[in-house]
Amino acid sequence: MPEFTFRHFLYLCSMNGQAKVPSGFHGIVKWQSPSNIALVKYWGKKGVQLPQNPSISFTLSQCRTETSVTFEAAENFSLRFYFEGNENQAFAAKIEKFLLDHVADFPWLNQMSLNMESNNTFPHSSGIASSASSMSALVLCLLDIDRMLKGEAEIDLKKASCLARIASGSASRSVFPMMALWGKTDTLATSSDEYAVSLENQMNPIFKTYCDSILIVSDAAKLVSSRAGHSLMENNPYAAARYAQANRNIENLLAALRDGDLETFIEITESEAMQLHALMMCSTPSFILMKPNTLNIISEIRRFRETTQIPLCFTLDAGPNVHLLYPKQYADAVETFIDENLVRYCTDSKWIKDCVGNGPQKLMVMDAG
Ligand code: 2P0
Repeated sequence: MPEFTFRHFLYLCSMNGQAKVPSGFHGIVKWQSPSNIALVKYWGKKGVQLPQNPSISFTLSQCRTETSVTFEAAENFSLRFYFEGNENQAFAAKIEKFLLDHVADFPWLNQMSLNMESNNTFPHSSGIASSASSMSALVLCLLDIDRMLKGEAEIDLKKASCLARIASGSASRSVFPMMALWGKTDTLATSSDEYAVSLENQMNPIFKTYCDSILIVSDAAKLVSSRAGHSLMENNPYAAARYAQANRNIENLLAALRDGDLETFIEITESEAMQLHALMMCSTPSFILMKPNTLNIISEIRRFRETTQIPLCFTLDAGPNVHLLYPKQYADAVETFIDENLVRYCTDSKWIKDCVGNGPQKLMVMDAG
């Protein structure tokens, strides 16, 4: 534990029930946080950003957001937000709403001027959703400021996951390395609807070597947002059957992850991707996010697996791009397959090489208060 200083005492002293930020308190925090790809999908929510069923994801490595927050004690709250060098007022307004809804978690907010800068490591218009990486990076920065004011040594990752969830459901899972599970399941006693938990110690070592090659079928903006897609589950006639199936898939996938059972892993992962898109197709109104080349790639992957016996499988996010999942020992064979057979289905031959990663990383903290 760090030394408990006079500054921490001042902060914790109550002024009309509110913590007082010492004048002159300023500094900068910087975190990078990765995106994640769900294997069992979160699709349908209830209450305040709570999932209708548990989900499991791989934490990625290369697709990350880097966010820095410069902070300074001030009379009032103020916020500026820059994305890739340009001020973005629409995004600043969204973040401001999220923050002002959580003044109880960040009681210093109304005495702080914040300047945020955010950059993605993945290319512009790559069709990769960034809410998981951006929201988890932002929450980690804010909790670091909070930690400094309280004189605490470490950020509480459970709290980080919980706040990231409220900002964007899938962001709750990006806080942990390797794999995470979000949502209550009887199969895992520590699980919760409120936050994700790490699955790192539940994984057979083969899964820690997994690669995710992301084939960019289209980088155009989606016609239906994930937020809208989630809400269409409320009247989906198959919703109850879907949530029951997702729970069974969680139980069986957890067993496969522990046992290194690649056959079950492939069966569940591909079935989950197909179910997600089937749910979209039978929503009212119906919508389709896959493209013809999504299906061409899926057919080629199944043919390749049958011919080579290499345990390559696919999953899909809420979009047309295809994630190829496989153990690293097959990387040469799969990359040759991509170059020779699959890039023809990608927009501008684009694909991203990613793999399972170590979770968020603190890049800088300077507290000059
Ligand atoms: C997932 N997706 O489990 C699922 C599968 C997309 C397909 O979570 O409204 O951006 O911010 O909670 O997390 C995408 O939805 O939605 C998503 P919000 P989010 O990764």
